[in-house]
Amino acid sequence: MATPDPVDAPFDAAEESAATLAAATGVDHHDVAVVLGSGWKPAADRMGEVVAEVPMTDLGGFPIASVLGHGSTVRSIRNGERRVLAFMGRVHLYEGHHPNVVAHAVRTAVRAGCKAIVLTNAAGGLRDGMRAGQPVLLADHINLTGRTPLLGPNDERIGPRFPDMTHAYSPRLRELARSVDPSLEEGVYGGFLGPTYETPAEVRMARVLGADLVGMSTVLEAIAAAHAGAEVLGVSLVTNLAAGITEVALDHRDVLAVAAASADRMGGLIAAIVGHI
Ligand code: 8IG
Repeated sequence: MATPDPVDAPFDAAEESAATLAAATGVDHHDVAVVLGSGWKPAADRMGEVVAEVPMTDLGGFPIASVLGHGSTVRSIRNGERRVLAFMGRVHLYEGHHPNVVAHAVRTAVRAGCKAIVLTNAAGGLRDGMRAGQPVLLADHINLTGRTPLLGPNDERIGPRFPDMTHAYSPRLRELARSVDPSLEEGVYGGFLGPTYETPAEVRMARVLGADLVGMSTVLEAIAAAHAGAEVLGVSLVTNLAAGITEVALDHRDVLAVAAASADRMGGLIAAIVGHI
C-alpha cells in the first residue's frame, strides 16, 4: 500500500512508515532515535551492533533519494538492551519541503516506540568564547523559520493542539549528558530557514534575541517530538563562528572538515549518552 502523504495525514504516514520499518528491520520496537546532522554520520558507527540498514526512501513519506543526499539510510542498532534507530541524514526546510515532511522521521520514530529523540546538528557559534569543534547541549531554541509542523487541524492521536514547550529540551537528558561529559556547555539554538548563512546583522540580531548558536535544522523536529510527548536531547557541534563574529567567509567545506575532525569524539559522546537513556 502507498504510504499516506505526511503533509495531509502525518499520523497515518508515520504509522505506516513505522510498520514498514518493523517489517524491513525485523525489529518491532525501538527505544531511542538519533538524527545525525552534517558531519555526524561516523558517530553512528560507535552506537552498537548494526542489526539492519534500510534506505529511508523505502519507508515511504520521505523525499526521493537525490534530495535526501544519496544513500540516506536508517539503521537499527542494538545497544545493550536498547534498540536505537539512527537516521543517517535529515530533510531540511530549505530544500523546499513541507514542515510535515521535515518532521516525518521524528514522528515515525515515535510511532516505532521511541520515547527519546536525540537531534544532532552542525551550527555556527556566536556566544563569546565559543570555538569550532565544541559540542553544545541545546537548552532551548528560538524558531526563526516562521514555520511549524503543527499547522492545520490538530491530530489528537499525535498530541495536543497547544503543546507546552517549557521542557522541550529535556532537563533529565541534559543532566544525563553532563554526567557523561561534565565539560559540556549549554546554549540556545536559533533556527533559521537558510540556505544562506546569516548576514553579520542577522547574527547580531540573533545574539540580542538570546541565541548562542545558529543553524538550519532541528527546531521543527524538536517541535514535532515535543508535540508527540517524546523527550528531546539536542546537541550542536560548533563548526564555525557565525558571520561577523569571524572575518573569515563561511564555507561548507570548512564545516565538514571541522565535523570530520570531531566525529570520533561526538560518536563516543552520543554512544555513551544513548547507553544511559
Ligand atoms: I555548520 O553559521 C552551520 N550551519 N544558519 N548559520 C546557520 N547555519 C549554520 C551555520 C551558521 N553553520
